[in-house]
Amino acid sequence: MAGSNEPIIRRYQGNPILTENDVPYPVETVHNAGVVRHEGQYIMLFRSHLRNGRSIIGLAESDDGFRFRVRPEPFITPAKNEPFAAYEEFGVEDPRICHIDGAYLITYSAYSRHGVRIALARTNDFEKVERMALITQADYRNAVIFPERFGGRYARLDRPHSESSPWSIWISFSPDLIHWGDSRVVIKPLPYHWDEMKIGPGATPIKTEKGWLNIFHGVFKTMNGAVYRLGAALHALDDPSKVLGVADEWILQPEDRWEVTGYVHNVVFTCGAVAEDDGSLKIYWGGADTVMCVGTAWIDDLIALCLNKPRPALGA
Ligand code: BMA
Repeated sequence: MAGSNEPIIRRYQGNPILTENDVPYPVETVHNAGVVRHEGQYIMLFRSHLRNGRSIIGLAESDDGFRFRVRPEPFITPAKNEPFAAYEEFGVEDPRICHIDGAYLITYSAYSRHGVRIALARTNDFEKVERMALITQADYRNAVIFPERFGGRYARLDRPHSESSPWSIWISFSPDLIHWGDSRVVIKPLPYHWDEMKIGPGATPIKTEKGWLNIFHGVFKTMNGAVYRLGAALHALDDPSKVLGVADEWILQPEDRWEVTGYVHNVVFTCGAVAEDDGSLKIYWGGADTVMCVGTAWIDDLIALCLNKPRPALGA
């Protein structure tokens, strides 16, 4: 457990761990990466803006989860074939990776003149990747698939846009990964709280003894623009639509220079975290939509924060 004066997430001294300078093809940023362990390696799928403002997804590998080497070619670029091409023409963003059924599922935001949708792709080895389906209509963002089934069904957290309610975290279920439904809202922003403007799922949920740990992002609007922070919630192991607790406090906020200023100021945004055998969690986040950073936390500390100091899941 962390001491009472220690931060819940300890930033890695070598941050930022990946920047545009590490990428062997022209990009403007490196951020919002999904990360998993695969055959003893850490695989990172990261988003980069191009000079035209549209995004592509690159791949980096590491032996220790801190020092990454970027592959010479991007991993996912906007599709050339239908039905995907029409919905990816403005770019592919914010990949999340889920290990299930012996394969890796990748969910990412597909942008086009028709809005933003979630696309699903699959890989076995991070060499070849195959697109499976577009799994939402417009306007959805931030879909993370649970790495287990519940009563035979797949489950995902996602974030539909809404004109009439602050943007919230929802859950949906699917028999086949393609058709999703049985949707309900599970966590809402809390008025006059650090996440009051909007929230969305972040890292692929992490299985713990006490529940599924959900590291999400929450946004607060200030006179100087929005501030993106990270929060934590715990969902029931047998039914992730049941929220056991949402931590009242944020677990990370922009503080380092490269989190406070960059392409978009005051942003820490996660798409991935990796649980280690010693009970720690490596949490990866984009700083100011410009660089990648990592920090570690004790999973037990995060659980305690969700259970001992909860705030209402569905708002006041
Ligand atoms: C969100 C998404 C993220 C981004 C964040 C801050 O709406 O676009 O990809 O990191 O804004 O700009």
